[in-house]
Order: sequence, then C-alpha cells, then structure tokens
Amino acid sequence: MQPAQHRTTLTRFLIEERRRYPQASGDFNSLILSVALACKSIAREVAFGALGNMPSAAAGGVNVQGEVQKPMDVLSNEAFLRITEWGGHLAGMASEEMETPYQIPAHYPKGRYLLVFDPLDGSSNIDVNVSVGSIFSVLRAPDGEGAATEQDFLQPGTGQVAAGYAIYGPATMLVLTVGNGVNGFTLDPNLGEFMLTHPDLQVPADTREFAINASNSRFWEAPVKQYVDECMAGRTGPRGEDFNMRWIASMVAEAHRILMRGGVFLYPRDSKDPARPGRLRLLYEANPIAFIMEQAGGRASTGRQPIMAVQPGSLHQRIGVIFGSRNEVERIERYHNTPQAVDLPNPLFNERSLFRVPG
Ligand code: AFP
Repeated sequence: MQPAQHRTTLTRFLIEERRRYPQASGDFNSLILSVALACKSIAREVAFGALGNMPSAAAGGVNVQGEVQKPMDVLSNEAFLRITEWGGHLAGMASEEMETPYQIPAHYPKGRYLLVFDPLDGSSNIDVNVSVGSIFSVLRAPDGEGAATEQDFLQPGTGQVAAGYAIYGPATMLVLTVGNGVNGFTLDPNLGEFMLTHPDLQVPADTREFAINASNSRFWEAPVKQYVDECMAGRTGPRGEDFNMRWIASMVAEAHRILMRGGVFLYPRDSKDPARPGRLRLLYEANPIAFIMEQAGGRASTGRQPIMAVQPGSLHQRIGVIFGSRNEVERIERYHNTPQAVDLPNPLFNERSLFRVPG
C-alpha cells in the first residue's frame, strides 16, 4: 500500500483545484470539506451496523415522500445539518428528509451557496447490509439576505457548481465533480482522510450491462420495453450480443458500478402511479448523479431530454432517470423520439369480429 505522504488528500486536491481561480475565497473548498466530514460521520455509523447507537427498527417518522424514516435517515440528515450549518458558506439547505428548506440559524453567518442532499440513499438496504450512500449537490444562492425560499432551489441541474456522492461499501469512497471532470477518493480509515485513488474517472461509452427493476415492466412506456426486450433477446435478437442485468435497489451503488465499468441504469417514468412521474427525485438524486455522469463522459436523460435541462417545479419533484454509458443512453433516447408502433387490438380479431380468437 502506497504511504499516505505520497498520496493526494481531498484537501490538497481542492486547494490545487482552487489555484485555477485566484479570486476564490476558499468558501467553496470549506463547504466541500464539511460535506466530506458529514459523509465520514455517516460512514462510521453505518459501519457499526446493529452495534451502532441507533436501533434498526423504523424511527417512527414519515418523511415528505410518505416513506417510513429509518433512524439512519434521521441521523444522516442531522449529520449534514450540524456539520455544515455553522461555516458561513450556506444560505440554506434542502433534503429528501425535510419538507421545506432548512434555514441557517440566525447566530451563524450565511453564505453564497445552497446545499441539496439525500443523506442516505438506499436506506431500505441498511437492515440487509447492502451498500448505501449519500448524494449531494451545490448550487449558488441568489443574492440577498432573506430566508432561503423553495424558489431559490428550483434551478436546473446545469446550475450546479459541484455534486457528488459518498458510497458506504466495503470501502467508503467520495466521488466528486467541481465542474472539471470526476475524481474518486477512498477513505483511509486509519487517518480519517479521503485519498485520491481514482483520478479523472470516465464512463465507458459502450456497455452490455443494464440495471432496471424488472418487476415494473408492465408499467413501462413502449420505448423502455423495446430497449429491455432487445437486451433480453441477447445474441438471438437485434442487438446480436448477450446482455447482463443488475439491480441493487441502491442508486449510488449502481451509479458507482457504472462509473467504474460502464452500464446503463433505468428508473423510467411509468404508469405505476400516474401521480408520480418517476420514483427518483430531481434535485437531490437525479441532478447530482447526472452532473457526475456527464462530467465523466456519460449521459443522463429523462429519455426525452437531458436531466440537467429540466426546470424543477417543486423541491421534491420526481422524474424518470436513465444514465450511464453514452451510446446506450443515446439509443434509448432515439427509441423515445421515434414514433412507436402502438399495440392497438386488431379489429378483425375482436369478440364479435369476422375471425374469432380461440380462448
Ligand atoms: P430507498 O432510499 O427508499 O431505499 O430508495 C432507494 C432508491 O431511491 C434508489 O436508490 C434505488 O435505485 C431505488 O429507490 C430502488 O427502487 P425499488 O425499491 O423500486 O427497486
């Protein structure tokens, strides 16, 4: 193992990045380091599992999504708030676990950024010890001293100045973009430092691996069904090659696998719940992952438009999400943008038609 003194820490990486902006105040770097500390704090709690100081049972609360909150959801949300609120970098925060924006307490200075986060994505996997993660996105706060309003957060993903995720897996990693590529840092548990281990990450443009929750197939739109059917047909079908499928039900883990070896992830909009145009949330799940993927040469789309082009209408808006290897995502977009032969019943074979369909 390379001695720590020969590795680049997250702090050194950020300082060296900041030299590209001589006018930078250092506030941005301090904010990212605070986020990294929150992730380290969560990593420690997650690593203790059932030995930790939070019972595995439901915390009893229900979040704005109507989902039962696990104690780790609440603890992780608290970690983000307590560790970042005092630093003077933020004008406000928004989280999957809070219905309205979080206001910086009056006794702390306010800053120029907004922090949006899903403190523990995949938390339904906590009790079965599957990798989970935290997802975060940094936006610029509008000028002015007032309280952070919901409207302040409703910026398209192209407005992000940084985004990333921490993955709490066999190793804890922080994957970060500040708009100049994507870099991966592995937590050295002895030093408590994130060390640069995966510089300049790139998503392979092609893949033969897709990730989707196939139990929803009866609700999919035709373009998604066409794409998945072709993958399932393998070498006997139009793709002429066999595909592999994965589904971890932890988007951070899927995104990390795709960043490491390529792949495509689909949680598309479907007809399962017409009131919900997708399962994943735009501001603190789709947009930060989209920023990472696009910065690493991949692509992130709703199927009909780039995710980061979507103008958010509300803080907890949901959206269909397709991301990963560019050539596969672009193929899926083509299927969405090509008029589909709609499966209309043939009038010749109806109940009272000329030809009766047996059975
Ligand atoms: P939880 O945070 O409730 O576990 O949801 C995780 C998630 O938002 C995302 O990380 C997964 O890809 C997706 O939901 C899994 O959804 P299904 O449970 O419908 O497969």
